[in-house]
Formats: sequence, structure tokens, C-alpha cells
Amino acid sequence: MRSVPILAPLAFAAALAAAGLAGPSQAQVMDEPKIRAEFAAADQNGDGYVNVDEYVAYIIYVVDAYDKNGDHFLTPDELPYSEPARFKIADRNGDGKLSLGESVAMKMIDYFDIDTNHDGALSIDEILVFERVRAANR
Ligand SMILES: [Ca+2]
Ligand SMILES: [Ca+2]
Ligand SMILES: [Ca+2]
Repeated sequence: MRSVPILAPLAFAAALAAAGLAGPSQAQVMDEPKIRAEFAAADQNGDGYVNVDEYVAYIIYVVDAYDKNGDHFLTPDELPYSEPARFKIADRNGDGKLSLGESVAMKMIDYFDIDTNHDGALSIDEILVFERVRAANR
């Protein structure tokens, strides 16, 4: 199953790409400063990896940031580039909006796709690879 980023610009994954562990070489097509900032924000204990707890916490934070009307649901108009097909997949109960649980469920699919060495934490390198593929497919 392909990953389906619904909260794209946060590019959460994209996000996680930085924190100073990555070499200077890697991120030409990506917004590296933004990625660095988001990785640092997500890596709460500063160990250079984003684990599941940190990932979920960051998704919650991000969902909150996108929820412009404060109803705790994300609708297509609140998502900068939502694609109808992706939104539909994420919207499991088909009510036309994404609950926090639906958003987290969707992003967890990304998490396991990104964690290619299956150590349960996301490194910068894993995120950069993931984002490069995603950018290429966009
Ligand atoms: Ca961490
Ligand atoms: Ca909302
Ligand atoms: Ca829903």
C-alpha cells in the first residue's frame, strides 16, 4: 500500500528530516530549513530520532494547527493541498471530515513506510529518502 500523506505541507515526514544529523548534501529538492525546524520540533527529547510517541504528539499538534475553525476535525478546505482521493481514504467513516484518530491512522502508515530499518524510530536519513521519493512522485 502506498503511503497517503494528507497533511502534506507539514510534510510531517518531510519535516522530520533534519536536526543537524543530515549531511549537507542531501536535500536539494526539499525545503531543508523547514524540514530541520520541524524535525527539531518533533524530536522532543533531542536524541536525533523521532519515535512513535514523538510522532503522534507532533501529528496532534499539527492537526490542531490546521483546524482553523476549531471543531477538532479537518475538512478539505482546511488542508492546503488535499487530494479528494486521498482524503476519501483517510476519512474512514465517510463523514467528509477527518477526526484526530483518522489523521493519526493515516500518518502512521507513513511512519512505517519511512522506518525502513524497522528500529521503531525515524532518522533524518530515512526521512530524506522518503521525501525524495514523494517529491519525485508528486
Ligand atoms: Ca527523539
Ligand atoms: Ca476543522
Ligand atoms: Ca471522518
